[in-house]
Amino acid sequence: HARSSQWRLAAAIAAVEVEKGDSFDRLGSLSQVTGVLGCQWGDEGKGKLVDILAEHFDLVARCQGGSNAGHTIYNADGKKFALHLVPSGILNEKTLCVIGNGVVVHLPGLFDEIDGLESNGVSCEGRILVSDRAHLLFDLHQVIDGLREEELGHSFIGTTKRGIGPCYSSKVIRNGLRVSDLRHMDTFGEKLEILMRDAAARFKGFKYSADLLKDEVNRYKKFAERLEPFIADTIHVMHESIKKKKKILVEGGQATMLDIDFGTYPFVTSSSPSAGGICTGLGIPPRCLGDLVGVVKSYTTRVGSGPFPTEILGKGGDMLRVAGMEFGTTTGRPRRCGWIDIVALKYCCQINGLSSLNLTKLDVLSDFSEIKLGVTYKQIGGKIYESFPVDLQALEQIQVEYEVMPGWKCDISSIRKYEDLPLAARQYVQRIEELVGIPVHYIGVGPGRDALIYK
Ligand code: 2SA
Ligand code: GDP
Ligand code: MG
Repeated sequence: HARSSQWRLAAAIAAVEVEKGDSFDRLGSLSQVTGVLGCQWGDEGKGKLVDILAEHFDLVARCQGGSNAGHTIYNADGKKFALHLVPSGILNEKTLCVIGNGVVVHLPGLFDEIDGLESNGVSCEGRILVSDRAHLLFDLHQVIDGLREEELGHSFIGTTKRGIGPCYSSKVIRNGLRVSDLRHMDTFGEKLEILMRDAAARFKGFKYSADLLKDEVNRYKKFAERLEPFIADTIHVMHESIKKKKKILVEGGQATMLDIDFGTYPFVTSSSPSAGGICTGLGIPPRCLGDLVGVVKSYTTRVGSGPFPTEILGKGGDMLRVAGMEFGTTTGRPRRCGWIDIVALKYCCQINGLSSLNLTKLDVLSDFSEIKLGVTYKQIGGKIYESFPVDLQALEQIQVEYEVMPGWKCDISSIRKYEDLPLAARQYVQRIEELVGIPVHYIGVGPGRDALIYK
């Protein structure tokens, strides 16, 4: 009896070690500079993976976007945090969080976020660096975002109205203000006046006044003081970290299908959420990039207007929205839902050169008796598209061909080992791997930190 219980104990220890080993291989062995990128239209669950990976990295950095992003994560006690500008590494107390030069920063929003974290026991002091080259996103950019959407009428983009497009426009047209301008408050007002007058000249809904300018400059004087300890030459920080063999995890916001170049333009965001954004938004040379993990929902969602070939209208879509709790993390808007889109996914994989995938929210498909995969796009007349088509007219007329697989119809949310997943669930994962040609290393079966299977 004593011997058999010893064996049982040994077997239990071995099982724990195997589990540890699996997760260490999948987490600890990632390259020095690793990126986590969205591979659909956003909200794939990037924040959760970054939060889990953070303990294996020294730095977690954002390279693009702004507070349009909404990354929902849960700490070890199951407490929920919705992050927008602060990188999802913040819950891991040893991680240094970097907001890179490619990010557009709304300071009132950033301070609110920091205050919210601090009041929930997450210390931010000395743990967040903001690039001196990052552009400042002013309230006026948010006002313009709303005015532009109004002007577009029924062809509105469906932006988050967080001022992202207008701020990147200021950057590109070269009248934007950067974090480093906060160190020169003597000329800050002149620069802001140019920006404000430009906005007023273009938009009747935005009125310039000397009082408005004065108030804003005074407000930013206070912000400048508060931000000073956070400001850093993050390019230098990145390069020193690389030299010292520190590990850097880059957290993508939005996703490749919302990329200003590669996405469904004009229904896109105004930054580069694909791999190239890591180099331009952090000053990391391409040859330093290593693993790039693509995050893919087991189905597809999109918030805002624009093409969505595998969208399910009606009951099926509602079922996914309810089961997956598909509402915007930033705006609370209901997300449009549909089947996984292999054509779009292959396109994302090509653009980003992904090394592995994190398939998320597999648990959400558990109630479906049939699961579909959109595998081919056909034109009217039957010709198959070789890649994701460029124009909106083509996308509107597309006929999607689906493969249908059986569902598993049971709760998988407490499963932690790949082998324990029902056969139909494993077949679904394997079919995605076959179709896309990239291995799935992580499978999400719930929102919590622990709800991850290593394959
Ligand atoms: P913007 O605000 O100019 O970047 O909007 C342009 C398009 O980009 C989409 N976009 C997003 N899509 C999904 N998730 C995002 N973050 C939030 C979230 C969204 C929310 O995590 O849920 O709360 O509504 C995000 N940010 C931008 C946007 O919907 C437009 O289609
Ligand atoms: P992100 O923008 O890519 O970080 O994703 P969001 O946080 O906006 O949206 C993803 C949502 O799905 C969040 O509410 C997460 O808590 C949740 N989530 C992430 N992974 C899983 C999963 O595997 N299963 C379930 N049920 N929820 C998940
Ligand atoms: Mg999100």
